Amino acid sequence: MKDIDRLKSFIAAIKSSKYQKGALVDLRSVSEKEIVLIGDLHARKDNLLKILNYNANLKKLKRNEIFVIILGDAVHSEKNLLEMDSSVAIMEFIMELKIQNKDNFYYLLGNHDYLSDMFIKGGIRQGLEYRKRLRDLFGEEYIALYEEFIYNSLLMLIANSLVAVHGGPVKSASSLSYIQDIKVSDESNISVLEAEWGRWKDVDIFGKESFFYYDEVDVKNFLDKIGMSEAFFIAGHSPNRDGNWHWQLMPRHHIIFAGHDNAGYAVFKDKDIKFIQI
Ligand SMILES: [Mn+2]
Repeated sequence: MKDIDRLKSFIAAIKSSKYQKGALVDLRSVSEKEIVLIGDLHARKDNLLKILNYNANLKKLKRNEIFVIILGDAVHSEKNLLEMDSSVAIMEFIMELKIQNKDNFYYLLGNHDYLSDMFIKGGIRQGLEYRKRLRDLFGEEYIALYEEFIYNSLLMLIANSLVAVHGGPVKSASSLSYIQDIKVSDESNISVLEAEWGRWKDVDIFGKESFFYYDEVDVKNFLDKIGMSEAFFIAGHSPNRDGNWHWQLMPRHHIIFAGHDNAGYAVFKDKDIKFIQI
């Protein structure tokens, strides 16, 4: 498929997804099915393939037997901050997965997913580097369509006893319908910042984002406000640099990460969650 046609089909698939309601994907009506949750991949297409090939996940996805949800930040290599072709490759693969499995595959946005100057790592604005690479490869029309993908994207997943988001609790949210109506494309919206940049209080990121820190009380209050008090709360975004890929921060709050050599994913089924190393 031509790159621009793939992106157009991707957007069409997002817009016609059965379980997407605004910024929310709501699987409460189909929670008997297994839900595979994948944390930040950071351009590790090899890890995504490993997860999909593990336990026949890809076959099950294609047969509509499971849901697969990526919790954002599939792009931007952590090994080489300027190298963008691995980001292009993994997003093209994600687009194919969505096009072929539109009702069972969902991509939530992370803070890396915008083509903007907001994210800076090691002095490099990776969003702008990625935008430049996409423009060089595919032209200006592709950039406009990519922005349309972001405009139509998701912030949060809910299922029976499960809430998942890229960063942290949406402290500013008053209800699920509030979250449904959040403008995901507005990076500086407070709710978007909380969802995508929220960071567990104990994670040291050598930076100055402390206004996005959250703690046990924030998680509890958030789940209470959206009527999901008993839910597991799963996020990515805040890996401790200790060589692990999964951290349990509260009895029901976990962080997962799939962007390192040591990687894994979570499987939610029957109101229980398992963590599987690949
Ligand atoms: Mn992130």
